[in-house]
Amino acid sequence: MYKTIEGQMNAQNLSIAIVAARFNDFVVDRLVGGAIDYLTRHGMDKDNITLVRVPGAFELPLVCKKLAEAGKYDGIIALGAVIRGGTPHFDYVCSEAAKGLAMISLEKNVPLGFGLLTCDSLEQAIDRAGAKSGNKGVEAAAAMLETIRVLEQI
Ligand code: INI
Repeated sequence: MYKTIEGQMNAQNLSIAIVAARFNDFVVDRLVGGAIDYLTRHGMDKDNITLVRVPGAFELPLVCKKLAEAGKYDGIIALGAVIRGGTPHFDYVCSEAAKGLAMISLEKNVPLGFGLLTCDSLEQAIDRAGAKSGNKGVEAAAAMLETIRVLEQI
């Protein structure tokens, strides 16, 4: 019989950090709320959650890296919202943030929930932050938790 490794969605006795961008904070705050709500409903003590604010999505990787190096957190969630404007800034911010976060997760061996919305419009961002299309903060928290529990078994 083959062996299956699966993560149990139990957040008890874990300490995590959430890094949230201030840019588009009216959207990002919904992601933060979703992530905290998910984790506490799965057994995490609120005292074991550290929330760090950064200016924008571009700053997420550096601060996540520093938190990963601190060695105090079982996982990290990066939250932000990049909304397409009339300039190429959007593409640079999105790709640098995504690349940086993926690199940190691999290099530092830390489960990193990727909760960066990259949207064409404000409406789309709101939809993905708890309105019509779920909440990306919840998804990022769930993905981080599952990955923490999977890694523990390998
Ligand atoms: N940062 C965001 O988090 N979202 C955006 O939509 C955004 N736009 O559109 O410019 C954005 N830019 C700021 C960037 O992340 C940095 O904070 C800034 O360039 C200073 O380094």
